[in-house]
Amino acid sequence: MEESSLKSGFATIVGRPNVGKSTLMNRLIGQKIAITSNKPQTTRNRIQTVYTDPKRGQIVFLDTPGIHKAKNKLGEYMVSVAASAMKDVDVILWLVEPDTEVGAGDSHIAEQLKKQTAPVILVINKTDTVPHEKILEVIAAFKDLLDFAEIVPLSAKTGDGCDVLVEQIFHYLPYGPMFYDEDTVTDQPMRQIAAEIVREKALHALKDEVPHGIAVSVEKMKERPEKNPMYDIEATIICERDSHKGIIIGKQGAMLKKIGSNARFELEKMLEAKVNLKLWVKVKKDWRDSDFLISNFGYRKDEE
Ligand SMILES: Nc1nc2c(ncn2[C@@H]2O[C@H](COP(=O)(O)OP(=O)(O)OP(=O)(O)O)[C@@H](O)[C@H]2O)c(=O)[nH]1
Ligand SMILES: [Mg+2]
Repeated sequence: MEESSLKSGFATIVGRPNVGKSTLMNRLIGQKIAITSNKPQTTRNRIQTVYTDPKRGQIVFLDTPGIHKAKNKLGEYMVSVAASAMKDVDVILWLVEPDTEVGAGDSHIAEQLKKQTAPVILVINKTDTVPHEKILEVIAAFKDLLDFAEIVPLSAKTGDGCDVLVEQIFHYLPYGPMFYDEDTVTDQPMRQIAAEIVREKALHALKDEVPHGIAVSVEKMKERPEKNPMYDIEATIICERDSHKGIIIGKQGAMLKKIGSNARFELEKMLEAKVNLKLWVKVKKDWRDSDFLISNFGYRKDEE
């Protein structure tokens, strides 16, 4: 294929928390890079991944934290990450759930999108959860909020409609060579992905307010110089209260063991090696309102 017929550009995925942004990005690139959960505010940083089609070109996806009413400094940081990821991109994908009424959260996002210069594709996700006829009602509810470039219903879970979205995204990308090597998948360092996997397993295992106050830092990640690949990983789960620490550790350490073995299973798959995972739990009171601790746990403005 002629170099000059390739298209390459940036596509940012935005939307309320929990609408399936990270699930969609993972689905589109065909690999799990961003963690996902049924708890809102799972994603905290901008996560960049690359979709390469040697014939068509390259889409650089930016997954962002859900846009919500921030209740602490971490929340403010997350919302600002989403806002800045909408600037200077080629196309914005606004993901919504298949609701027939537009809520306050989505109206607020529509206002922000009006200020952007990039074309906006409305993506109605989770179509697998509603009868087919309902999709038309959802489209009717959203279609006049903005001058959408396209409206694409799909299911990130089943993959239904995802090809159409890729097609539409390429339509709005400029002609130009690929930005990254064909085998580049993400800008996330391995250590960061490892920390996120531990956080995901904690999100899945814990209930109520505990998961929201968790951060994970990986202190050590080292490959042993042995014939069979093996990693030693040490990580700390940071929580906000002593009572949370008790819950995370669980009766006779059962909860921490569960988080650890689920994380180890996935780390071993990712690294294609045995993993010796050691987990600790530490309390940092109200860390989500401390600029110092927020940036210390990897949520930094300079990473935007
Ligand atoms: N049924 C169904 N569930 C979905 C679909 N896409 C995502 N989900 C589920 O929705 C929940 C939220 O998914 P995420 O991908 O973590 O959502 P997000 O928008 O990235 O959320 P934040 O990072 O918190 O903003 C998870 O339980 C997913 O499994 C879909 O197409 N159909
Ligand atoms: Mg997410």
